[in-house]
Amino acid sequence: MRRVGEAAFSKVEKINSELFSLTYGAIVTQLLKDYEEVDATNTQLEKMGYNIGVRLIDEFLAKAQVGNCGNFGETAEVIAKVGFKMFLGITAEVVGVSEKEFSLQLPENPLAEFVELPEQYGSLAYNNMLCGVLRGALEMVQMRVECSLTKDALWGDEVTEIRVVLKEMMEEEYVDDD
Ligand code: MYR
Repeated sequence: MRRVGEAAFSKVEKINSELFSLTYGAIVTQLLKDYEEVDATNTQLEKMGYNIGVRLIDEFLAKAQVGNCGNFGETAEVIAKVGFKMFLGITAEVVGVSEKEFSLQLPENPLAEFVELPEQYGSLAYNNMLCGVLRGALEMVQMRVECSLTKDALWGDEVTEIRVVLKEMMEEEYVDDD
Protein backbone atom coordinates (compact mmCIF):
# COMPACT_ATOMS: atom_id res chain seq x y z
CA MET A 1 0.00 0.00 0.00
CA ARG A 2 1.26 3.44 -0.86
CA ARG A 3 1.21 6.23 1.65
CA VAL A 4 -0.95 9.10 0.51
CA GLY A 5 1.07 12.15 -0.34
CA GLU A 6 4.24 10.22 -1.07
CA ALA A 7 3.31 8.49 -4.28
CA ALA A 8 0.77 11.09 -5.32
CA PHE A 9 3.70 13.48 -5.71
CA SER A 10 5.66 11.45 -8.16
CA LYS A 11 4.88 11.91 -11.83
CA VAL A 12 7.20 9.07 -12.69
CA GLU A 13 5.05 6.59 -10.84
CA LYS A 14 2.23 7.49 -13.19
CA ILE A 15 4.10 5.90 -16.07
CA ASN A 16 5.99 2.69 -16.16
CA SER A 17 9.61 3.42 -15.30
CA GLU A 18 10.83 1.11 -18.07
CA LEU A 19 8.85 3.11 -20.62
CA PHE A 20 10.25 6.33 -19.15
CA SER A 21 13.81 5.10 -19.52
CA LEU A 22 13.20 3.78 -23.04
CA THR A 23 11.58 7.05 -24.10
CA TYR A 24 14.53 9.05 -22.81
CA GLY A 25 16.87 6.66 -24.62
CA ALA A 26 14.94 7.20 -27.86
CA ILE A 27 15.38 10.97 -27.51
CA VAL A 28 19.13 10.63 -26.99
CA THR A 29 19.42 8.24 -29.93
CA GLN A 30 17.50 10.60 -32.18
CA LEU A 31 19.70 13.54 -31.17
CA LEU A 32 22.83 11.53 -31.93
CA LYS A 33 21.39 10.81 -35.38
CA ASP A 34 20.39 14.42 -36.01
CA TYR A 35 23.54 16.10 -34.69
CA GLU A 36 25.93 13.35 -35.80
CA GLU A 37 28.38 14.01 -33.02
CA VAL A 38 28.61 13.60 -29.30
CA ASP A 39 29.48 17.16 -28.21
CA ALA A 40 26.57 18.70 -30.08
CA THR A 41 24.26 16.04 -28.65
CA ASN A 42 25.49 16.83 -25.13
CA THR A 43 24.75 20.51 -25.71
CA GLN A 44 21.33 19.82 -27.13
CA LEU A 45 20.35 17.54 -24.25
CA GLU A 46 21.26 20.32 -21.82
CA LYS A 47 19.22 22.87 -23.78
CA MET A 48 16.19 20.59 -23.89
CA GLY A 49 16.53 20.13 -20.14
CA TYR A 50 16.72 23.89 -19.63
CA ASN A 51 13.42 24.34 -21.48
CA ILE A 52 11.83 21.68 -19.29
CA GLY A 53 13.29 23.20 -16.11
CA VAL A 54 11.87 26.67 -16.70
CA ARG A 55 8.41 25.14 -16.92
CA LEU A 56 8.72 22.51 -14.23
CA ILE A 57 9.61 24.98 -11.48
CA ASP A 58 6.00 26.22 -11.29
CA GLU A 59 4.72 22.77 -10.50
CA PHE A 60 7.53 22.26 -8.03
CA LEU A 61 6.81 25.48 -6.13
CA ALA A 62 3.06 24.88 -6.15
CA LYS A 63 3.35 21.36 -4.78
CA ALA A 64 6.40 21.46 -2.58
CA GLN A 65 5.46 24.57 -0.64
CA VAL A 66 9.04 25.23 0.33
CA GLY A 67 10.00 28.62 1.68
CA ASN A 68 12.96 30.67 0.58
CA CYS A 69 16.14 28.76 1.30
CA GLY A 70 18.60 30.50 3.62
CA ASN A 71 21.70 29.36 1.81
CA PHE A 72 22.86 27.37 -1.19
CA GLY A 73 23.30 24.21 0.89
CA GLU A 74 19.63 24.32 1.85
CA THR A 75 18.70 24.77 -1.80
CA ALA A 76 20.75 21.66 -2.54
CA GLU A 77 18.87 19.62 0.08
CA VAL A 78 15.49 20.78 -1.23
CA ILE A 79 16.42 19.77 -4.77
CA ALA A 80 17.91 16.45 -3.67
CA LYS A 81 15.19 15.35 -1.29
CA VAL A 82 12.04 17.02 -2.63
CA GLY A 83 12.67 17.88 -6.31
CA PHE A 84 14.26 14.61 -7.34
CA LYS A 85 11.64 12.66 -5.41
CA MET A 86 8.85 14.60 -7.05
CA PHE A 87 9.99 14.25 -10.64
CA LEU A 88 12.19 11.17 -10.72
CA GLY A 89 10.97 9.14 -7.76
CA ILE A 90 14.46 8.99 -6.21
CA THR A 91 16.42 11.07 -3.76
CA ALA A 92 19.96 12.30 -4.31
CA GLU A 93 22.82 12.77 -1.86
CA VAL A 94 24.27 16.24 -1.44
CA VAL A 95 28.07 16.36 -1.23
CA GLY A 96 30.79 18.99 -1.50
CA VAL A 97 28.67 21.90 -0.34
CA SER A 98 30.10 25.37 -0.11
CA GLU A 99 28.62 28.83 -0.32
CA LYS A 100 28.47 28.65 -4.10
CA GLU A 101 28.75 25.01 -5.04
CA PHE A 102 27.35 21.59 -4.35
CA SER A 103 27.15 18.20 -6.01
CA LEU A 104 24.19 15.86 -6.24
CA GLN A 105 24.94 12.15 -6.31
CA LEU A 106 22.36 9.77 -7.71
CA PRO A 107 22.76 6.25 -6.34
CA GLU A 108 20.32 5.07 -8.99
CA ASN A 109 19.11 6.70 -12.16
CA PRO A 110 15.70 6.05 -13.70
CA LEU A 111 16.78 7.72 -16.97
CA ALA A 112 19.47 5.19 -17.64
CA GLU A 113 18.02 1.84 -16.69
CA PHE A 114 19.37 -0.91 -18.97
CA VAL A 115 21.65 1.56 -20.79
CA GLU A 116 25.21 0.81 -21.84
CA LEU A 117 27.21 3.27 -23.87
CA PRO A 118 28.80 1.84 -27.01
CA GLU A 119 32.56 2.54 -27.22
CA GLN A 120 32.26 5.31 -29.80
CA TYR A 121 29.94 7.21 -27.47
CA GLY A 122 32.25 7.03 -24.45
CA SER A 123 32.10 10.79 -23.88
CA LEU A 124 28.35 11.06 -24.29
CA ALA A 125 26.82 12.96 -21.37
CA TYR A 126 23.73 10.77 -21.54
CA ASN A 127 22.20 12.38 -18.46
CA ASN A 128 22.94 15.96 -19.46
CA MET A 129 19.24 16.77 -19.65
CA LEU A 130 19.21 16.73 -15.84
CA CYS A 131 21.87 19.45 -15.80
CA GLY A 132 19.68 21.58 -18.05
CA VAL A 133 16.58 20.96 -15.94
CA LEU A 134 18.39 22.21 -12.85
CA ARG A 135 19.81 25.24 -14.66
CA GLY A 136 16.38 26.19 -16.03
CA ALA A 137 14.52 25.64 -12.76
CA LEU A 138 17.05 27.55 -10.66
CA GLU A 139 17.15 30.44 -13.09
CA MET A 140 13.41 30.90 -12.48
CA VAL A 141 14.13 31.40 -8.79
CA GLN A 142 16.84 33.97 -9.51
CA MET A 143 19.86 31.69 -9.34
CA ARG A 144 22.06 31.62 -12.41
CA VAL A 145 24.00 28.38 -12.18
CA GLU A 146 26.25 26.19 -14.27
CA CYS A 147 25.62 22.47 -13.99
CA SER A 148 27.85 19.71 -15.26
CA LEU A 149 27.86 15.97 -15.19
CA THR A 150 31.02 15.17 -13.23
CA LYS A 151 30.51 11.42 -12.79
CA ASP A 152 28.29 8.93 -14.51
CA ALA A 153 27.60 5.29 -13.79
CA LEU A 154 27.53 4.88 -17.59
CA TRP A 155 31.20 5.98 -17.64
CA GLY A 156 32.04 3.36 -15.03
CA ASP A 157 31.73 5.63 -11.98
CA GLU A 158 30.04 4.33 -8.86
CA VAL A 159 27.45 7.06 -8.89
CA THR A 160 26.10 9.65 -11.26
CA GLU A 161 27.03 13.12 -10.06
CA ILE A 162 25.97 16.62 -11.07
CA ARG A 163 28.02 19.62 -9.96
CA VAL A 164 26.08 22.85 -9.51
CA VAL A 165 27.95 26.16 -9.34
CA LEU A 166 26.20 29.40 -8.46
CA LYS A 167 27.38 32.15 -10.81
CA GLU A 168 25.04 34.95 -9.85
CA MET A 169 21.98 35.79 -7.78
CA MET A 170 19.81 37.57 -10.33
CA GLU A 171 17.76 40.66 -9.63
CA GLU A 172 14.02 40.08 -9.83
CA GLU A 173 12.45 41.96 -12.71
CA TYR A 174 9.48 44.11 -11.80
CA VAL A 175 7.13 45.23 -14.50
CA ASP A 176 5.87 48.75 -13.88
CA ASP A 177 2.36 49.14 -15.30
CA ASP A 178 2.41 52.96 -15.21
C1 MYR B 1 15.24 28.33 -2.65
O1 MYR B 1 16.46 28.17 -2.60
O2 MYR B 1 14.70 29.42 -2.48
C2 MYR B 1 14.37 27.14 -2.93
C3 MYR B 1 14.28 26.89 -4.38
C4 MYR B 1 14.40 25.50 -4.72
C5 MYR B 1 14.41 25.29 -6.20
C6 MYR B 1 14.25 23.90 -6.50
C7 MYR B 1 14.27 23.54 -7.93
C8 MYR B 1 13.74 22.17 -8.10
C9 MYR B 1 14.08 21.53 -9.34
C10 MYR B 1 13.75 20.09 -9.36
C11 MYR B 1 14.62 19.36 -10.25
C12 MYR B 1 14.30 17.95 -10.47
C13 MYR B 1 15.26 17.29 -11.37
C14 MYR B 1 14.76 16.04 -11.90
